[in-house]
Amino acid sequence: EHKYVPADIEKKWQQYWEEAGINHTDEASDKPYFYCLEQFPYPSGRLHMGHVRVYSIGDVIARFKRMHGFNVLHPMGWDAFGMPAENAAIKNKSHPAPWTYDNIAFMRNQQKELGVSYDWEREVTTCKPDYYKWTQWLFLLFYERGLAYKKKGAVNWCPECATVLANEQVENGACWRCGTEVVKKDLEQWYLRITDYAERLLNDLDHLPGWPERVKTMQRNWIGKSTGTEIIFGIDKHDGLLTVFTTRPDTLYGVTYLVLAPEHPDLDRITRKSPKRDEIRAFVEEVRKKSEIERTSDTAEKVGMFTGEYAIHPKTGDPIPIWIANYVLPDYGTGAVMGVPAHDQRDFEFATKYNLPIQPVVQPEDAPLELPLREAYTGEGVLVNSDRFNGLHNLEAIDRISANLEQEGKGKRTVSYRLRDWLISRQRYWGCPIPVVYCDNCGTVPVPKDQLPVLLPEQVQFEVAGKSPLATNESFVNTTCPSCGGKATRETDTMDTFIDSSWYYLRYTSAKLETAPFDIEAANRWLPVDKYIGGIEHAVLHLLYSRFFTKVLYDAGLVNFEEPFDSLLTQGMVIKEGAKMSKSKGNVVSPEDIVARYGADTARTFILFAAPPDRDLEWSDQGVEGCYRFLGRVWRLADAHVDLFANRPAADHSGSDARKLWQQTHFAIKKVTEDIGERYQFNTAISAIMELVNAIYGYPETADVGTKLDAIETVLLLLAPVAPHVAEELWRTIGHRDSVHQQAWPKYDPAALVKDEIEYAVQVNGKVRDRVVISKDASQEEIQQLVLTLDKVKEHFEGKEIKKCIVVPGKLVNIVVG
Ligand code: ANZ
Ligand code: ZN
Repeated sequence: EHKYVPADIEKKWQQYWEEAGINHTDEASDKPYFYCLEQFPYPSGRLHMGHVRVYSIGDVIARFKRMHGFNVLHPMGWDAFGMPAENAAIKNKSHPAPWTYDNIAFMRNQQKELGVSYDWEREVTTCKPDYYKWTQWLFLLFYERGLAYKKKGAVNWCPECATVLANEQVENGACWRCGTEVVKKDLEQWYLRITDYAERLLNDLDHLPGWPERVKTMQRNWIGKSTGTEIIFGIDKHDGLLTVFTTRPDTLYGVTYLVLAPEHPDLDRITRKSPKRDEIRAFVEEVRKKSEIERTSDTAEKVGMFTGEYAIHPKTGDPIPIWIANYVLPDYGTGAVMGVPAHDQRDFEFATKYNLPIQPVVQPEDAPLELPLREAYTGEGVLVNSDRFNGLHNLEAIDRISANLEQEGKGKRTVSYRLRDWLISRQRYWGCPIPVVYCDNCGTVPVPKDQLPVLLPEQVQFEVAGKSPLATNESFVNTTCPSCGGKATRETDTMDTFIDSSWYYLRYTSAKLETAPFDIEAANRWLPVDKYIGGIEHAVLHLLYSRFFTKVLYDAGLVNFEEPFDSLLTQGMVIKEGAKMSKSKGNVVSPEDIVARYGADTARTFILFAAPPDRDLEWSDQGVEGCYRFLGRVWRLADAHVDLFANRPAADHSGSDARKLWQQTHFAIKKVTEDIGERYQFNTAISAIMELVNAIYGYPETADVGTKLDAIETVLLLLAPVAPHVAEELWRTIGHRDSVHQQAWPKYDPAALVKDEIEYAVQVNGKVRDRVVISKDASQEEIQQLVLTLDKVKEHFEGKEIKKCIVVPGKLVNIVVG
């Protein structure tokens, strides 16, 4: 007997697929191209269920597309630089490289055991010199284009990770990796000028219909475009000017004070002669220690201090006191705000606390404001107390006042973005060295491209206070200047690992190329990625950075597309007992165990069946058992019919049972095709296959055998992307010699989907009393006669007069009784 023992078949077919090159991508094929990509993992040790979920989703799509005649690119690789390797090395007094490569070997093997159809010849590993050489090359491209620069400033520092972080890596004031509260530190660091691309990154989101709305909204908010006006104030008794950014120039006549961020560059100059100078300095130091969150949350106490100096109102010439306050941020707008307490709630609270005047200038049209105000009035209205602008609607006044200021050279309309440049320096070892040297004569000198890669030195000391690990290797640090040949030192910071992952999807198209980061033609052929599958946690990190990289490459003429990912699927979490699987919660189910016990096909089927891909998936041991039993049912079905397949009769579905199974088969084909190919709802696709299997089991012995065999064969084809090993084994069992994965996807016959019968709801006086299935060819009279014989209907009209019997074709019958 041929029993279903997953271990007996899975290895066998994995080996066969590899040897037969079934997953191999043919670069010169004339089939249409399809690029199916799952976010590559960090080699943390072993796969978790979240990985299994992403790979199962990607593999269903890849296999489905191959069966549809596409030339599919489905690669895998390793986001292999990063801190866990370094921390493990510190802990074990070893080196990050062996830890990383051991993990890769283990996880690659796990992926193979899941039967995921990757083209392993295109594997990329970001920590290998043949990859990071090109990461450095791209850094230099950015540098040449004025998009990489070094600047000193207050940066986010994670004390736990002992490195700086990009703004995107600070979540609610804490480090994205370890959750430690982030502090500010003054350092000179490298940045990428992503703000130059803010407008395009924002606008092009409108042309990504294949992205979830949620992700696009997160990116829009992150970019944070705000249209407003810069207004210039003079400073009393001082040279120079102060510029504020406001979205409400209509409230200009309601300004009663100005507030600067404590970090404002002009503060020192303005207060040079102030008797309060020491006090101001102490205040500034105090505020600077606080995180951005603490400073700006609605509930945070607004604290400020009067500088003793005055600005001059650009329209009225009135003196306006200049304050500093914690709620004004240094790096938004101009770092200076005009205070309008009557119409801005933050300003209102501030003015109330410090007894500053509150002057209303926008009056609601229906009811005048009650004075004194109890809160800021932020609605629309008509201007008052605003000189020649009185009586204008405030929305119109925004334009008129801005235009007037522009005319007088006292302001201009501008746009502000929340997005900041991307800080990419990291004071860590296990990353890509920044290819720059510093020379006493020449200053900052990029390493010439033909001298790449700048190899990561093997010997360094970790955890030397105040030093990047690379700075502890003198033979690395001390070098000669590529420009003048004199003495020079190397940059000792490494790059943010998000740079490595900002271009890996390009490298897959020509993973072994030795002369360029990627082959331009190959990249243009394959990209944009047709389906990208990954986690929502990267919505404003990896996904924003990759879009930025692609746009820069486009501008450099290296690719002919401006967006890397056409369509994005963000998978939900795998949870157990209502919580994300995690070691600390002790609710982890390990993929190894599930694969060992039930096989890869069951693991895949369950994870695809248990929930739609974008929803959280609740782990269920019974659910896994159920999927295992289902595959067993399919197995026995095929196995029991081997002899019949050997002498396969042609199908004849003229009999009623055969006709019904034929219809069910084609209905399943249609449903599975659309659920996988259009809706990406693998769970309902699998239930359609299950229903078909049930129908086959219920098919009478006496009915047409050919129709039954067709149905069984169809099950195997439909199941192939989901449970590739079982489908392959059974496909051979029923007599085929070639791989199920190289078959054409079945097509449904529209004739089979025409309904023969229609269900009618039967109402008595508008209330549904019964339902009945009637041939679609039945006449009105036949329908009327039939419904009057139904018991559940009869009891509602017996003894009464039937006034009317209305038939709504295809839908319902209503019997009106009196
Ligand atoms: C005067 C005013 C009157 C304002 C009013 C609002 C309402 P968004 O929409 O987020 O761009 N602002 C400007 N720069 C700031 C900074 N560096 N830190 C804190 N607040 C800042 O917000 C723009 C508004 O936020 C600006 O418009 C400014 O306050 C404030 F009835 O100016 B407004
Ligand atoms: Zn030099």
